[in-house]
Amino acid sequence: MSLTLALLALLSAAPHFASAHGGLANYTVGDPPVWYRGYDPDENATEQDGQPWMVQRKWASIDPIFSATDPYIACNKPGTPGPAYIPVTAGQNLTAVYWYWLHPVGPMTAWLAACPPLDKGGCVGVDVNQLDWFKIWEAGLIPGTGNLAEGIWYQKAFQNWDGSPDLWPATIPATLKAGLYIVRHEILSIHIENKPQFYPECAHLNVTGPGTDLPPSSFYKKFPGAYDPDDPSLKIDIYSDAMRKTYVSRPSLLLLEHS
Ligand SMILES: *[C@@H]1O[C@H](CO)[C@@H](O)[C@H](O)[C@H]1NC(C)=O
Ligand SMILES: *[C@@H]1O[C@H](CO)[C@@H](O)[C@H](O)[C@H]1NC(C)=O
Ligand SMILES: *[C@@H]1O[C@H](CO)[C@@H](O)[C@H](O)[C@H]1NC(C)=O
Ligand SMILES: *[C@@H]1O[C@H](CO)[C@@H](O)[C@H](O)[C@H]1NC(C)=O
Ligand SMILES: [Cu+2]
Repeated sequence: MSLTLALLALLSAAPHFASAHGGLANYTVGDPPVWYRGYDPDENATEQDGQPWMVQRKWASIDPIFSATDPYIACNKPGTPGPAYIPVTAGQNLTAVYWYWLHPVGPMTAWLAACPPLDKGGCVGVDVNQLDWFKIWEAGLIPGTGNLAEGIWYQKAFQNWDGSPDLWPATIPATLKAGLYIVRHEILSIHIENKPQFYPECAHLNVTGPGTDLPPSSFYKKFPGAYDPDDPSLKIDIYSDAMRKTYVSRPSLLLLEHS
């Protein structure tokens, strides 16, 4: 752990840390990276809505979603699709780019859901609340860094404070069946007691490769549906004395693994 990270962790241990929000601005694939532009809530909507290059589902505001059962928890609000797909080969990393991320605590997860083929509407035609989502990546408190309040979460560790973007790479499973998918990145911030903040963003992917794998149906979750609002890892005060010692983890879904 670098000294800078240690200092930031100390600073951010204060209970009611800054309330600025944010979201996933861009995606990159490959090395050297090919960049894909996302939706920008601060820019003119008319110049983004339905544009032929738009790979990301629209998120109109940087504000979080506060309810685990919010109808927009799948792909943010309004979640309107664009027509484009990010091409990615199974086994490659897809990197989510945040230009700044301020919140320090809570888990981060990445999910996929298969869409019908293009001639059946692709990802544009789907109802994201009906999709079968499976988790491909997760990270929480980094083991060995301390307790819930003072330890370092991946959500803190992936932040850069030198002006360069915060990069969150996740591997598209190498044996995943080729086809069209929606990728869903979620940052869950739990720095305010009993008031979880969900920050989901979705994009459309065109996955190529020789794979044929999809996880068994026991891996699938709906959004909303995946989370119980009464889950002790959502209704949580991490700065309480009890929580400094223990943490009831949100039920974890296994990562997709190939045979
Ligand atoms: C990143 O996305 C933003 C919109 O969210 C866009 O303005 C910017 O041009 C993108 N950057 C690159 C390098 O694609
Ligand atoms: C947004 O862009 C449209 C199309 O370019 C333009 O007509 C409109 O004036 C812009 N709105 C703002 C608030 O800049
Ligand atoms: C790909 O992503 C994984 C998982 O997040 C990470 O450990 C690995 O370093 C990344 N590889 C590259 C080349 O970025
Ligand atoms: C997906 O990629 C394949 C291979 O490059 C291409 O033939 C197909 O047109 C792409 N589909 C979409 C919807 O982009
Ligand atoms: Cu915020």
